[in-house]
Amino acid sequence: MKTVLITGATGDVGSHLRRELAGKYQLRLSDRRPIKAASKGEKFIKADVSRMADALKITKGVDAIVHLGGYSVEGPWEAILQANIVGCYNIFEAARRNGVKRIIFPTSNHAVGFYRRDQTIDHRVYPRPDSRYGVSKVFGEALGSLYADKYGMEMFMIRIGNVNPKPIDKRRLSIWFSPRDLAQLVSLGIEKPGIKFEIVYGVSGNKRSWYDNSNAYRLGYTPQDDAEAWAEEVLKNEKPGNPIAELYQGGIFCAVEEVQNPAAPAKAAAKKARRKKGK
Ligand code: 15L
Repeated sequence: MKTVLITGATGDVGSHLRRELAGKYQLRLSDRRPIKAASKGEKFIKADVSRMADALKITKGVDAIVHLGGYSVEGPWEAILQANIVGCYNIFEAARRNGVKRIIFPTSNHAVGFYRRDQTIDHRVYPRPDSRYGVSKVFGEALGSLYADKYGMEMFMIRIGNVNPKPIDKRRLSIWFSPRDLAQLVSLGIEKPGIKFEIVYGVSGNKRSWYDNSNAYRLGYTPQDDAEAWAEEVLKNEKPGNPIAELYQGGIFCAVEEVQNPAAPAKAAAKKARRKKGK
């Protein structure tokens, strides 16, 4: 049985993957946070991937790595830099030094989030990140390409949509990725012989997909699920959203500074005060 390292194992996607892959691989789990309880067939090592010593320790002696660890949404630059850029470099480089060839890198739909929703894109489009988080995923894809070309490593990049037991809104009807389809595509990334560098979309077989996922199908992916089964229920509860978010595939990540700019409330209060004083 292969030993597979999953970094970021306590996160959302990591938790689904642990459950779905149980019994199929020996799972070595790592995270900065402790896990509640390791099951049979799992071994947990606490690690911070932004430290090279930790990355070297957790990657030693595994057959493949699923590198989920890092910041999983938009965030401050310093946090993204350490967790996703330094962390990703450390894991890829530690894998190289430890002779681990195969890496499955869950990149994100946010690496291409500034494509419009009326466009269908495939794995060959130029990246159009919608956030610092998206940029960090493009960095991971580029680093994977370098390590494949220069060091002969085997890189399987999955641009994940949204992993959830069911699609939660209109946007997710196009990018939903069911846990069992996630497990199938990750297993394919671990098992498929002859991978050099591939980019695929991590989505179920959704009728409303924005992706031409023919590269995944060519490699043998046969999704079991389609978000359409929930479309009626989801659309019934859908409220009109931010117009920028509605236009682009990345949704609110494309407009997030507008919504989450921490200085915005203070600036608005100062403007109001100036108006009151008649300035
Ligand atoms: C992602 O890449 C995030 O990790 C996840 O938290 C969701 O926001 C997802 O994209 C999404 O776009 O729904």
